[in-house]
Amino acid sequence: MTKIQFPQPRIEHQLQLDTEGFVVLHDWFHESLLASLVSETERLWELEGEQAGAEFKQEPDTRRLANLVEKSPLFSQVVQHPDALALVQHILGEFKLSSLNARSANPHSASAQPLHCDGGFLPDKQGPLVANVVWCLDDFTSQNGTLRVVPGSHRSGQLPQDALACCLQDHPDQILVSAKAGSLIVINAHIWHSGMNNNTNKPRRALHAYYCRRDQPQQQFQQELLSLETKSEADPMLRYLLALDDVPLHAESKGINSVSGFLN
Ligand SMILES: O=C(O)CCC(=O)C(=O)O
Repeated sequence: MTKIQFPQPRIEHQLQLDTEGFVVLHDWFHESLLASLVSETERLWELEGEQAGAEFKQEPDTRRLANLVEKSPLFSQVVQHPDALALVQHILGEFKLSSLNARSANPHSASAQPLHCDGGFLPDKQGPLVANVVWCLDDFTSQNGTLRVVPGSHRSGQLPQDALACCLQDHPDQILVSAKAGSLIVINAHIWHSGMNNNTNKPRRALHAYYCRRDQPQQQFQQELLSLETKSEADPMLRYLLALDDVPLHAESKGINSVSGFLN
């Protein structure tokens, strides 16, 4: 079985992930890749129309896309970014892709989400189950529906819906993450987090490269969702990351793995 080796992430990034649960890699990917990702996601939103995102979940006041590895070879680069994967490995140990989705908070919309942990999961005895890498396709600002996080909450042992009277309200310890388009926001996905309202006249677009510990079910079961063509073109590293040669877990073969933190 292919094992992936990554360079060690910077110590300060590891420390910030451990203590605060998130780290921003500012201006991390090239503007030519940014331009290609924006045009490809817009092409797919146009093509899929009202069905966009329906393979997973649709969300009011946003446009979503799901199962993106299937939809363009460009997205294989996204799920394999070495710096992101090194940090994901720091969080999870052995891991695989859980899903690659896109989310765009609509202009002038109530796109705010309740504080949640991805998948609605708490860590188990072995540690974290899930990590997420948010690829900023637009600047993330306090006005346009950026990501809010509650630093340290990944260590609270509680889900926000069990600890808070209302998960939509501002949290006294929350931070609104600011980042330029071309940045990556890596989170331990047990951190309490959410997208916010977009009060501007432009969409706020992002890709969510979501990973799970290798013993956990994928949110979108890649063996079933990818076409024969996509699977046959995947090189050994991508096959490993997508778990194409693994024995399916019970939840994956039964199709009961498709969970979000807050969308029904
Ligand atoms: O796009 C964002 O700002 C975060 C979205 C999020 O947390 C989610 O959809 O689970």
